[in-house]
Amino acid sequence: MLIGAAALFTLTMALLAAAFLRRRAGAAATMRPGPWLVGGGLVLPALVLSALLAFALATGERLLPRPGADVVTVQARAAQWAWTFSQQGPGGTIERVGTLDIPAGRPVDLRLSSADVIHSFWVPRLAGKLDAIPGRVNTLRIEAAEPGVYPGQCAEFCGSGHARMRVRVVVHDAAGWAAFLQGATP
Ligand SMILES: [Cu+2]
Repeated sequence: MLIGAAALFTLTMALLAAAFLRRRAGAAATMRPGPWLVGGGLVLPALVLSALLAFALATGERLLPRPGADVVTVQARAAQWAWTFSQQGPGGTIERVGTLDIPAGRPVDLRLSSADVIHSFWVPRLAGKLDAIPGRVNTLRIEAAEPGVYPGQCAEFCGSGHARMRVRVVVHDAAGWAAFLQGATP
């Protein structure tokens, strides 16, 4: 979108500069405005907005927490002042405090809940914020393309320990994920 907007901005500014230069040179107005109005005012925006709409619909569909065979589900419980993540491994429930382990390239549904006040799960490189509210469960769909460590921070003021309520998302490659599920935590 930035590249597209920059290109359109450059085109508009070039046309504006051309209009001023022609006027200064005293050239006769030989350009017919009709095609420019139809092309730049109707056809071009229709094409750009249609492409953006299609892209946004496809992206939005992928972000919806729809059930699927390869979806990983993690319970994320917030409490003053830490996140506890638990998920099912072959040997039972795996639970970690402050660190969320997920596989790369697979959709993950985080089931956010809170034991006390409102917290907010926020890992900027993976998704927008979503609140964890006492008495209900909010589902956040995330997906990380690349293995690595992604830091995050509770984004809703939740008491004196709020600033220290950090979270770390460890995204594993296939081998690391298999090791994690077996209970070996790096
Ligand atoms: Cu918090």
